[in-house]
Amino acid sequence: MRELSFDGLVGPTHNYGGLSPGNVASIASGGRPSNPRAAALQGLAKMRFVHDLGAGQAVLPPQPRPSLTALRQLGFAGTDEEVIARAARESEHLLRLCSSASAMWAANAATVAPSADTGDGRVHLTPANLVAMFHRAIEAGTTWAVLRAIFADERRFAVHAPLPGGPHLADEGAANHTRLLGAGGAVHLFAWGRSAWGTEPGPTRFPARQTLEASQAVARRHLLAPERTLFPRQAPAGIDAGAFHADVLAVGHGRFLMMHELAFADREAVLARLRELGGGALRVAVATERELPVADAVAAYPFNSQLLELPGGGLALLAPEESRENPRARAFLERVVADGTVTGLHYIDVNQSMDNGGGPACLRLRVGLTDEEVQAMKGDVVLSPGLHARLVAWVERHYRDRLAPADLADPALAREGLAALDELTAILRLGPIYDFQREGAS
Ligand code: SUG
Repeated sequence: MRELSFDGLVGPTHNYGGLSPGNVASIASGGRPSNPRAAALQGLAKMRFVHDLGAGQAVLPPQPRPSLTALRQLGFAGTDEEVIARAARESEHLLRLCSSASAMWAANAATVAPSADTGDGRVHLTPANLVAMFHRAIEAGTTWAVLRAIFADERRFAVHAPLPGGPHLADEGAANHTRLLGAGGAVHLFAWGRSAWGTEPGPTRFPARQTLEASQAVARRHLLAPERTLFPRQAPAGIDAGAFHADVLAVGHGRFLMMHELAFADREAVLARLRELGGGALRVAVATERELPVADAVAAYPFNSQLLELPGGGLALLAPEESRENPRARAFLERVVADGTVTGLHYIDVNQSMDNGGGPACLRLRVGLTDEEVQAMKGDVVLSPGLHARLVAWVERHYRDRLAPADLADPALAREGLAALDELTAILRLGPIYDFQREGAS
């Protein structure tokens, strides 16, 4: 099995809407102009870098935004132009919610279990329902359609529906999930922020998004071995410091786990259980508050690095540029490298995404696949130098280099986006995955 990182291609409406309470960067950036072209090119440069390291890389398409489907469901009627004009006039906030390019953060697209870990030997994928926030909840239907298009072969892949149940079963996808290797097989960590019907006190400042009940349902659907499935709780103090997803303060791969001490509530118990399951092979790097204050970890995102297994057997760490610039984050990462488990440290600039609270690891969904499963995937989504060049040219043809919040009311932006996405489905050979392609209307 090898891992493909599926990155979400940044959409043409990437902007700073200030939409995510509890996500410090999103709120701080709200109202600033963005650069969608630079954002998409930064994402593609990261994909190319991962590909050139020899780690597997693939791409997920953006979603149509503004979502005319969602705006129509909310009662704005008429032609596309009329729908946008009415929304801009009557509820500028709804238009902003329906215009977010948030599907770029593919770590929230779904949770995945490789075939080696599941009871029926298929790869299981559950698209996240993302019900905690409106602008993200409207991603789920299209994400489901995209995953069904790529992983269409039902003998090898089980693409489940997003979880039902609204806020009780709020699911944020792989951003709260970590797969490690234990002595007897894979160990799955499903982190959660609140329990739907539990009574423990939660964070007081910021919302907890993922519920324990959603995590348990995903683990059940994916037919994982219960004895190697753990449900650690995110520390409420970590959420209150800005760790709205577990991957803001922890990242793991194989036999290595790197985390801040405020990542999980019952850290010692979680680590003790992991050590038992790991049979002595697990390496853990914990940053204490003294070594790396959580405010620095949230500002610089060292734990939102990608851990990439290289063909030669090494483990590379792909960290955001901001954690090179933050002395304490950088010192922590250098300590981790000096400890020997990580064999290479690289910094990458994804600052357009970082300013909305999305680091390198937020931008990718890890999918472990055998060679046969890679062969069975549909579409042309695995990155090659040729596909990379086609996507760069596509971005340069279609994307604006400046988007201020007021520009979301411009009907030309929606038209440009639909034309770009229509062309993209041909480049990626995905067929008609979008509503506007299936209904013949947008
Ligand atoms: O859900 N930001 C995203 C960031 C998601 C990061 N993903 C992971 N940690 N895996 C969120 O809060 C901000 C959009 C805006 O404000 O315009 C936003 O949705």
